Amino acid sequence: AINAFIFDLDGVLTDTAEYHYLAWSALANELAVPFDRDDNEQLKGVDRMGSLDYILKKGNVNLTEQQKLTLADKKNLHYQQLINDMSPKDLFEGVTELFAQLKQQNINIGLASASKNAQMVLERLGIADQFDYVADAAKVAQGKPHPEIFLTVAEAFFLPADQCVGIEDSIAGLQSIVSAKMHSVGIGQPEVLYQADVVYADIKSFNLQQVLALA
Ligand code: G16
Ligand code: MG
Repeated sequence: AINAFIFDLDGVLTDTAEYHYLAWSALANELAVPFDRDDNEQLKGVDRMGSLDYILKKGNVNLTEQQKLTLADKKNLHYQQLINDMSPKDLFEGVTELFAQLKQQNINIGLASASKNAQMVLERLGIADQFDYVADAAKVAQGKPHPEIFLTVAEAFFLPADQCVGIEDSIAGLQSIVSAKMHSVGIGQPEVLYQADVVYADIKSFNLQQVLALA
């Protein structure tokens, strides 16, 4: 049986994936590095420095560690401006109902987000107290696609991986779930998220019975 649902944040529960995209494309533009939505798919779920390295490599730009930190801070400030006005109305449709169903069935709710801004976003959305356990960038050494972040949540629940489902919108995040040997739900396009056991366009299309039947 499935006893835990472990959610990604950006792009699964709210549209911050779009804000990350806007902030990275502004930075890439300043560096005169071409950056489109296909590049962005590669960056979803990837941590801040890893994302910057991808852009610098694409543009053949060589910088010192100090210069890189300055650019990463700049992107983060832009991102924080974009999330500053978020409120509970920015929670994707269907999340409240899905969480209520999970609680009713005594299924643990966990968060696995690569973002250092995760706690702030959860608070802005008004859902910080809905989680039984939150793993964010501060709690893990290895980012997605490494399985550590999802496994950290399963361990906190004292559950084996096959009793957990991971829910992700990113290629790197799904790889993380698959490597953790958990069941997987993709949120987005099936062609992009082909590694997932099942894919829905968005959280409001979630079919809980279908997902519970995975184990
Ligand atoms: C998110 C995003 C990534 C972002 C990363 C780090 O992860 O998907 O695009 O680069 O976090 O974010 P920050 O710069 O805020 O630390 P997730 O795992 O919530 O999708
Ligand atoms: Mg995501």
